[in-house]
Amino acid sequence: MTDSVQLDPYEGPAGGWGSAKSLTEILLREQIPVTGGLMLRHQNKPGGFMCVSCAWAKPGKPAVFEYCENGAKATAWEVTRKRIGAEFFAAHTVTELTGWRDYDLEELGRLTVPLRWDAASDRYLPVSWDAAFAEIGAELKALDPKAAVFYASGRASLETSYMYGLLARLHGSNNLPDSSNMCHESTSVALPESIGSPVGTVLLEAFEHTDCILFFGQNPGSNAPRMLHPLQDASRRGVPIITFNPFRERGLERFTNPQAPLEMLTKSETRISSQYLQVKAGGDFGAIYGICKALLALDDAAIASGAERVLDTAFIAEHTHGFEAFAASVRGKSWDELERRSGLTRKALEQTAATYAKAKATIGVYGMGLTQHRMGVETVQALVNLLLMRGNIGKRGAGICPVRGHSNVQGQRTVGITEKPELVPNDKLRELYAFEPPMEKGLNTVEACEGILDGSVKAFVALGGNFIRAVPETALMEEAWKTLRLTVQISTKLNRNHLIHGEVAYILPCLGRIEIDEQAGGRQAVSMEDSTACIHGSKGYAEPAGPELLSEPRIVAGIAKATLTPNPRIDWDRWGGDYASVRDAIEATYPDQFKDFNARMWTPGGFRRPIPAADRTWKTDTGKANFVTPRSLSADPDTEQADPEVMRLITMRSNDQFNTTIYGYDDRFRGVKGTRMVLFMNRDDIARLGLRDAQTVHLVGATDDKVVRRVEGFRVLAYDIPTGCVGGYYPECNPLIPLWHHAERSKVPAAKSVPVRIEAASA
Ligand SMILES: Nc1nc2c(c(=O)[nH]1)N[C@H]1C(S)=C(S)[C@@H](COP(=O)(O)OP(=O)(O)OC[C@H]3O[C@@H](n4cnc5c(=O)[nH]c(N)nc54)[C@H](O)[C@@H]3O)O[C@H]1N2
Ligand SMILES: Nc1nc2c(c(=O)[nH]1)N[C@H]1C(S)=C(S)[C@@H](COP(=O)(O)OP(=O)(O)OC[C@H]3O[C@@H](n4cnc5c(=O)[nH]c(N)nc54)[C@H](O)[C@@H]3O)O[C@H]1N2
Ligand SMILES: [Mo]
Repeated sequence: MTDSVQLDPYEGPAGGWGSAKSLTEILLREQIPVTGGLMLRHQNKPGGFMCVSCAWAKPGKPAVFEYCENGAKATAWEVTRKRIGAEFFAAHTVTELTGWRDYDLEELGRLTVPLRWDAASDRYLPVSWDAAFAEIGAELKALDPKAAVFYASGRASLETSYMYGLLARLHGSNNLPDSSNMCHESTSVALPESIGSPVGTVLLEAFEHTDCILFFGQNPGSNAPRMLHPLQDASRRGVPIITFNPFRERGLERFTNPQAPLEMLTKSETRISSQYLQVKAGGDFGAIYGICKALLALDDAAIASGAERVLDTAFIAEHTHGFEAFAASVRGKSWDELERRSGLTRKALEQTAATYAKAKATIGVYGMGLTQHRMGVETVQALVNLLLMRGNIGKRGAGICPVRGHSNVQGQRTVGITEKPELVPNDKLRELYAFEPPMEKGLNTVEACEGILDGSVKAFVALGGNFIRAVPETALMEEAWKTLRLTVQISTKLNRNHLIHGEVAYILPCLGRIEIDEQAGGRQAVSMEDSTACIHGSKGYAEPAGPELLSEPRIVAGIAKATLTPNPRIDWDRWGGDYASVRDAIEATYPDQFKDFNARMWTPGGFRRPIPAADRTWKTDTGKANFVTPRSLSADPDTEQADPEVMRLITMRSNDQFNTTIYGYDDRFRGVKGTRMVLFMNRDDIARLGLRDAQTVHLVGATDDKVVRRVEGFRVLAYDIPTGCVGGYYPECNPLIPLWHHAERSKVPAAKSVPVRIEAASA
């Protein structure tokens, strides 16, 4: 640990001067003139480019600067002046580079030439695009289609994603895992059963009309900072914002808008949360049940006194199914159990229920704190139940609001990136392209990992991402990865997954979304879908990082042409040269969702796909919104061990990273500087386990499956979190997560409740 490591409580608000300073530092480091706000001016604007960071909604009437600190960092990271080309790879063996830190690899700058790993010299050597496509095609053709996996990280555009999904299906499988499988898949499984739509029901304007916001397990200050603007406005209107989070996240406490000069000069802050409940990791399930129980009691009291009912009985009768069974299950739970599971007091939950009971329109917001648990699906459904009790779906100012991660992760699913054939319009594909789409379920992320471990998966094509770093069970996965026959990484920057590679390995460098994309059909634009199902066009403004880069659609087209038998109905070159023609194909495949796609993609604020649940049309098995009653309230059976030394590890993001991309070693809002190897712990646990603040410790997995899981060298940091829980950063902690430790129904790795033990390092 170096001397520069500091652990100081951060006293400021989210946003504010700290944000401006942090951004300036990164612009300087990436050699982008600080006055070059020029690029950022186009960010998230109609006619501009859509941020490559998070998926938060983009308003129709944007601010002058519609970007945040982290969105600007993501832009700077992509338009950096730094480059790596053939000379760099000639100078370093791959084995040597595997010793480099994630930060140092990406700091090298943008990849500029296609590369093929050369076994004799253990180096990546430049290769022509034609030769790359030819060999990749030959390798894929030689394989049983089921042995090939086509992974997508949620950033690629709707156009690229559509082409990529078709490539996999024409090749013969539904092996299309995506980053959503590690993220909001719990949402994609939970919501269709509950309300018949797989995505959230709110639009941005709901925040202008809401009376109450229930906010579960999402950290907007770091991960969706533009969301602090509607939250700030709501708070100023006196809207209660009730937060459930084991950590006291600064962005959920107070905020200074770095783009409001008066606020900056006067250092004025807005309080964000009105009530802050530090729920135990995985305790939301119990907490939500507690609020439901208190709500039923308030309703009973209203009936007894003749006051207005607390439940929306008309809505429940007309629009829902299963209420009685759910209510009986809630009444059957004791307060003792609910307090124990949530780590919260009955009084606090009754207070939440009282606030909720008064609100005419409530939004339920959530992120990874709900989805990344063994019972992630059931927990999301419990939140929907709570909203349904007062008719809070399909009403102005109300709804369910999953905050999606990657900027187009929701859209990729919309246009066919999924391993589930039932989500694909196969009849349309048959009709349009005259082929028989594969009807067997493909592999999701966890299943792809299992297939790599057992040798049944032989080729892995990655459209973005740093898969090996993002998935659980890092140690076993890295070893197994080397046995793959073919690995193809379509990427912008060097990362660890390029260095852990297969026998035949390619790195294919692509244009980023912010760059000018000239093709045969002229300057191209792409499109993406935000967290609120609004679809936006996006046009690049920056000079491409190098003359040899190809766009993602061109790369997908290149692989497709080299791999597939020609299909007279698909002209891959035309698609790669004119993305409007891909949008026409998307519209033909999904006519209800993408009507007049090309004409509407520049609508300010985006155009919304129809979301039936938002209009109270329930596409469920019962034709109604379903109250789903769970089997038990145990959110994470593995962490509910009798042994008091087994802790629940929460793995999460710092303010200085985008997933596995590490921008820096500070986590300003949590007071951490110069390191990512900290272990956040409650003071009482530190004392109970005989440890000291700032002591060095190791973490070891606490499951009895005989696999040794271990990460060394954390520094203990006393922190205000519930006892029994500890916190650390992802991806450093990923070797501690068993592959099987995932949400039971969605297979999202349960990264927020990993059973671990703490070992003191010997002095
Ligand atoms: N700058 C930046 N932006 C990003 C990303 C990034 O890495 N950096 N990643 C993008 C992606 S892909 C995604 S999916 C999103 C992720 O955004 P988030 O959903 O915010 O993800 P995390 O940072 O993993 O953690 C979320 C929060 O959950 C809390 N938490 C942990 N366990 C629990 C629990 O059991 N219950 C409750 N109630 N809370 C809990 C943590 O304290 C933390 O505040 O952000 C996207 N945006
Ligand atoms: N323990 C733990 N593990 C987690 C999580 C957690 O909370 N805890 N979160 C999970 C979640 S929610 C997610 S989404 C995953 C994500 O995890 P990752 O796969 O790491 O996410 P990315 O940000 O997609 O990957 C970064 C890489 O994408 C490439 N890239 C960047 N821009 C582009 C582009 O425009 N095109 C292309 N082709 N490539 C590009 C760059 O080469 C970069 O190195 O991690 C998951 N893993
Ligand atoms: Mo994500």
